[in-house]
Amino acid sequence: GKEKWPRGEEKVWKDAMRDVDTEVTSITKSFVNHVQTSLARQPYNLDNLGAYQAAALSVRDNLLVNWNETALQYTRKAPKRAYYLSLEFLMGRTLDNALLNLGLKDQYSEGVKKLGFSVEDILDQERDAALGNGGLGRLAACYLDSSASQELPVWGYGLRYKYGIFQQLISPAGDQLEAPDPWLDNQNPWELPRLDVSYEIRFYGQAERLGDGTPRATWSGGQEVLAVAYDVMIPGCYTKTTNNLRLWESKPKRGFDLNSFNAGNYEGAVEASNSAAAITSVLYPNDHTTFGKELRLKQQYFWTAASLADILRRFKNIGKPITEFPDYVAIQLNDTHPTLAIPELMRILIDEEDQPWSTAWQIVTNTFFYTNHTVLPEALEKWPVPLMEHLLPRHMQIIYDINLLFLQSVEKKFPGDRDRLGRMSLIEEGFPKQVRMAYLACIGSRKVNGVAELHSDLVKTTILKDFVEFEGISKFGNVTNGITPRRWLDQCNPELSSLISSTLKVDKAVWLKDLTRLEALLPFTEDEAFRKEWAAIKQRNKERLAHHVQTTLGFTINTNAMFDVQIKRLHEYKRQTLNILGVIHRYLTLKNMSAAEKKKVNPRVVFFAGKAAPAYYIAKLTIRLIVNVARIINEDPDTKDLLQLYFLPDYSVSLAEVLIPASDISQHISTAGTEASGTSNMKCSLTRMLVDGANIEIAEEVGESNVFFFGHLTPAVEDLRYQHTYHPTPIEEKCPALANVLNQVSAGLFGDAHVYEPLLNTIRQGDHYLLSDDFDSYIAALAMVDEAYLDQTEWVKKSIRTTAKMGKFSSDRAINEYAESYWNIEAQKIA
Ligand code: F55
Repeated sequence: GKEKWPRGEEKVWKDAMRDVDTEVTSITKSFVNHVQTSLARQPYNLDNLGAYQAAALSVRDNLLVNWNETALQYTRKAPKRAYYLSLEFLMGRTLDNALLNLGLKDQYSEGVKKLGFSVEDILDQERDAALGNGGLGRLAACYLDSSASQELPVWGYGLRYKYGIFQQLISPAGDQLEAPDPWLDNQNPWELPRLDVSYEIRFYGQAERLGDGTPRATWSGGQEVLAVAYDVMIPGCYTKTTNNLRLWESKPKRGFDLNSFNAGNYEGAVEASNSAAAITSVLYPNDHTTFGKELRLKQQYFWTAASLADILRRFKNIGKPITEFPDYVAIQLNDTHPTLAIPELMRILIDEEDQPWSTAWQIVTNTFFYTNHTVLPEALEKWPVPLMEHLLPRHMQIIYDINLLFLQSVEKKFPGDRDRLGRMSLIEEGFPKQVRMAYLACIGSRKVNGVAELHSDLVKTTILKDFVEFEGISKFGNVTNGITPRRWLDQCNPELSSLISSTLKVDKAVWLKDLTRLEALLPFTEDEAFRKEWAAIKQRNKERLAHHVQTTLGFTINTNAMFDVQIKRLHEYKRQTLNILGVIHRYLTLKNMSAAEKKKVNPRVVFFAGKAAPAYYIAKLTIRLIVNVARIINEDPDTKDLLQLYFLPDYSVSLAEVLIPASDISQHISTAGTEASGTSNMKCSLTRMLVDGANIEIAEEVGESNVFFFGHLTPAVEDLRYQHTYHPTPIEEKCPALANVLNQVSAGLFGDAHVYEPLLNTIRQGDHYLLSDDFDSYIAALAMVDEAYLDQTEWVKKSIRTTAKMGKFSSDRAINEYAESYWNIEAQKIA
């Protein structure tokens, strides 16, 4: 039918357009004003996308005032500041978060309603800012939210990728296909282009030592590229503090090469310009592997050099001597990706500021802090020396100099220990030689930390053991990860949030910023009415997810079932394979049950979501297996009422916000000692509980009875792997249940008889991630989950207890630990 225009109340539109003072609020006025001016549109054909843009621009005006005020006061007071250097910021959507942090959500909802729009529809128009792969990138986003909410002077620095993480499609055969993510196509109201803030970044060329008795050198020639700033406002929760995330875009220094242009060589004329723009064109979609690609190294240098130049310029405005740099600046390196900042700051201090080597090294090692996110050996970043020499000749010289002095000091402490020198050298021997970035980050930093207690202990006892022996234990610490309760509770689960506020009789402005207040929920586990409401909210969240799946994928989900989720990047160490093989086991068990036995079974819906790195063959094969198992079991009349399985494509922050509040149980089943921390475990536990291999700290907080543990612990892993290699036992003998499942897949029960052999063989041969060691106890743990779920009263109690004890895992706690124990920065009240 014909729609009525304008939507909503005509008088409200007209009054807002005429700017007359009626009951029309300032919000409606600013919304309508943006429709007419910024968007140059008419109220008569405004669609949801236009309404989203108008709302975003209007909210942005509010943020801008606070953002300018915050920047001004930081400049005036010149407190010590911290900078979070991360190649990834997995921000998700902004509008809802901004409305909630400003405390304006209700007013906006009402305002747009009068104009004929629903706030949900408007929020749903926004595209995710998906400039990250997974946990590491999302952690950076949570830390920005917490820094602003805790009023800490922290800025983020990253890259403005034109294309974020790829869009995941699933082919009819069940294969992952990758499509580009053109997130900027609809305009991005949240970024402020700063064409006036730019730096020239050099690549290639020649480095020549002056040889005048100083360590100085010149670096000239090569390619010069422009870094241009785009600023993103980061509002704190119920505070004026609005920090900044500065993202760099690469541009050619000149539009094109005039000489080639005049000579009629038009293609040649734009070539350099294209190669400059390529640097920030796309996010590398690999997690846990490094490829040694020149463009990736270019990204790393481009970003660290621009960020350091910007930080240095800001420091110089204070007018203090360069030796006081570490008193005003702390720089956190998010993994080894920004490690080039260490030789880059050395280069600036020596070649441009004319500082002696030891002064420069003193400044550097008091400025940087390094966070490690993995101990998997294949994930540790290394760069070929020939590539470094070619792209960054001066930095390679500096790295050799750092290495020489470093190894001399090691030799002094451990005379004659040549093995040790080889192990600790920044340069790994081989063809080609490679620079070990984790070692450079370690020796160039004030402190090094892992991201959970267990992981930090592993860092100290495995990959950086020699460095602990050399530098002393006090340099090595732990900051257990956290998540922001604003997005992961208040925003994605608003009903639970208001139940908590009304039950505790505490405004969410208080408990959202001091999550340990949730402990006061504990006595309410005995309150039946509260438990009922708690369960009812979960049920509505499950229906919200079911509705989402129905409208986007066309599947009808049984909302009376237990919702079981595993949502994270696909990786062998995370063992999605264990989960899918467990699902097959459950299916086979159900097929053999009598009707009477089936009556006692609680229905279960298993959800998977997550992306695989495009070149990760085994991970992609796992997706294909999940999709094809789903196809068979969802159609099987014998079982479909008791077991459903879904792979939800294109996992994102926004999808997580729908999935997590709907989950009854979540699976974190990595081989012991391989998952550094995990953060989806924390997100799921804010509402429910988990099965787990290594989430010891969560269990410590919430109580072991609220978590289902299974399988071998970290110390056993090396012995088990040794057994697999030197004394392999046939899987039929060791774990008949698993052998049966593997054989059924091999035989083609889910189609594609031969296709899955490479995946199944990772278990039959070597079994590096120990599925055959843990399968039986995994199945037993799942049975315990089923058993526990039958007692709904006790189950809901466990759920409440879990939420109540999650205070530790707020990213506010984590960011305060960084601020106090590492950066030495203080909160700034923005008046
Ligand atoms: C991205 C790029 C490269 Cl080159 C390497 C790794 C990654 C990446 O995404 N890593 C990642 O997400 N690591 C995760 O970090 C989380 C935050 O600390 C941890 O919780 C999680 O255990 C870890 O795997």
